[in-house]
Amino acid sequence: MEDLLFSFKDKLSKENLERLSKIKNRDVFLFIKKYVEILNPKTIYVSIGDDSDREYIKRRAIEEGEEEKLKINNHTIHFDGYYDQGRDKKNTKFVVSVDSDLDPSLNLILREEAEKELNILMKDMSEGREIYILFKTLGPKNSIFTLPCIQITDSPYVAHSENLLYRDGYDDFLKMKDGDEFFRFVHSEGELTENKTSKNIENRRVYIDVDNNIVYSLNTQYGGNSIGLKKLALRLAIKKASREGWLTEHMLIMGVNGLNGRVTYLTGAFPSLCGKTSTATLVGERIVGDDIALIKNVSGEVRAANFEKGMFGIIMGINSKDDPYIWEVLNSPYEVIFSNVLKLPDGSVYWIGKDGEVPERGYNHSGEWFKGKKDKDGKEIDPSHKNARFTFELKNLKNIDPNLENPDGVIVKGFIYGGRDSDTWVPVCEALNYQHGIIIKGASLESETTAATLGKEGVREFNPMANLDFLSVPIGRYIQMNLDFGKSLKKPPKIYGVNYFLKDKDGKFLNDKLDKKVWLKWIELRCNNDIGGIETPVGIIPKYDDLVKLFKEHLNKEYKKEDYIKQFMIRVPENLSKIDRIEKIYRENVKDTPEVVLIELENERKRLLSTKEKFGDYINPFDLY
Ligand code: SPV
Ligand code: MN
Repeated sequence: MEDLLFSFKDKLSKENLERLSKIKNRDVFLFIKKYVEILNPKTIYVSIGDDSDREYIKRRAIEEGEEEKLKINNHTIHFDGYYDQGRDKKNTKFVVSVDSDLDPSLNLILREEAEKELNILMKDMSEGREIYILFKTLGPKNSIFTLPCIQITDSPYVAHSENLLYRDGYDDFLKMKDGDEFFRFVHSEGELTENKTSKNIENRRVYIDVDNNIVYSLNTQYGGNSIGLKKLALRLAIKKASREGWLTEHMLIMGVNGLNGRVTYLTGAFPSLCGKTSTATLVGERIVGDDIALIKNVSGEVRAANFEKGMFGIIMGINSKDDPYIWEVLNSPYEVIFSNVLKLPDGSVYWIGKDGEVPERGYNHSGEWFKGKKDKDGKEIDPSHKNARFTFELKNLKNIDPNLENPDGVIVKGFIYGGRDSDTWVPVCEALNYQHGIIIKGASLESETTAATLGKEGVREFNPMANLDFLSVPIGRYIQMNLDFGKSLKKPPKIYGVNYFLKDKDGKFLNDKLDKKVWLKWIELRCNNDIGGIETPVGIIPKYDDLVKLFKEHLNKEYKKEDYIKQFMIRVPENLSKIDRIEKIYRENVKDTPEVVLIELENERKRLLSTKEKFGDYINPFDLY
């Protein structure tokens, strides 16, 4: 490999050269050589993930001004630019060849055009700076889930985040042979402002080339755009899964505690900012993962493992009462990176919804901040961004499940799909069967937009399996993959639709934030055939008496009949409109819709119409007993 190293040997210290020289895979060298030559950094740091190099990267993030120390030991804060606070859907594109089968509704760019643009943008982009080369894996180590990855980045903040979020994989790369597959990520934050945020936001690019397992991310720092192994890797993994017959989902993995020490594992797909993290960290239950799940059929059973080992979670609304486990980590000297929250003069931080009063002033993603401050569009600036985040390792959470690193993953009994839906779905509902669930709960998922992506909030959007933003295969094929997966199992998981955001006519939420505990306990019992339910045209819903017991037992709350009726009333017109909207999308916008999608939608419509004939537009659940 000496020949390949030759051109950039002088950028490596003796130790870094040694680290790199131990790797025997030629593709790794070719990849590194190519991007070192294009980015032209001053020095190259080769990270193997040991304690000293984790310390080094943390120190570099502070020296470079991308992070600052906070009052609590091991806590730092990082800011992204004011206009770099979410995933940039507009400039995130799949790199394709002319004959690509991806849906034209996805954001695509022809390879030739992308390469031309990237060559210009990336030339000398890291000049005068250090780049970090990180060897990592997704999924537990030494397992059927393990996916080796290399990240090149010139941002020590990104490197630091990846050290918290992903497992070290240098040893996997030492074992690798020529031709072994690995994912590649190249990131440059580009020129920085004096606040150390990406300056050339107009040239922000995230280009994903699934055919070559490589993603480029430029002129951005926000984690969802820059941390390669997160949402960028998700796209590569979905494609790989489609080739190999397994699933990569935008899903949490959790264990719900049942009777006599039973633990029932569930996975759940929710769009960003729709309760995924708070579900995964529910008090008294167990977390395996909060964002992305690798799901495989192992001897006829569904097994899932967490892509990651850390959490890049939304901090808005985290408080000591509702989120005690996260709260504890955020207030202990575990390693935490806060991003885009308000920094106070004493080195503490504040975010929207934190315990205590809103401070009068501080420093945030907009610079010096004071109550009532407006941006240049006249919009009042919140003390922290709604999509502000924390990054830490899952192992520090009190409710971490012991199976996080289990190479066999966990056996999953239920899949949950949930969106932000103010007026259609009931709070919890079990699908009639696997196919009904995949199509009517998963593939029909809609959600009102949130601050997690740039753009307008509150607009209802189609988001199949909460995974639309990340689909690197045609939508129809992706649905078919999910359907086929179920058919390949001895016993497919049960499927649930949940909705934490149902409102009454006055726009008031019909449920408390913690009610989800009861829905999960009901799901746990259903998955083990320990509780009944009522069949409705949209699926099986809980019986009132069962919920009374569950609310009393788990939340010490009296559950009123009138609340049950309001929450579990079947809203026929809204459900019918939803079917119309979804059918239209699958008929008109999706090229390869499997026929059964249209059949399931039609069956659901028929069931709704015939029940409506008997009971009217708004069906009291007691009528269906
Ligand atoms: C999400 O938005 O779904 C996240 C954060 O988990 S991001 O990395 O931006 O995707
Ligand atoms: Mn996510």
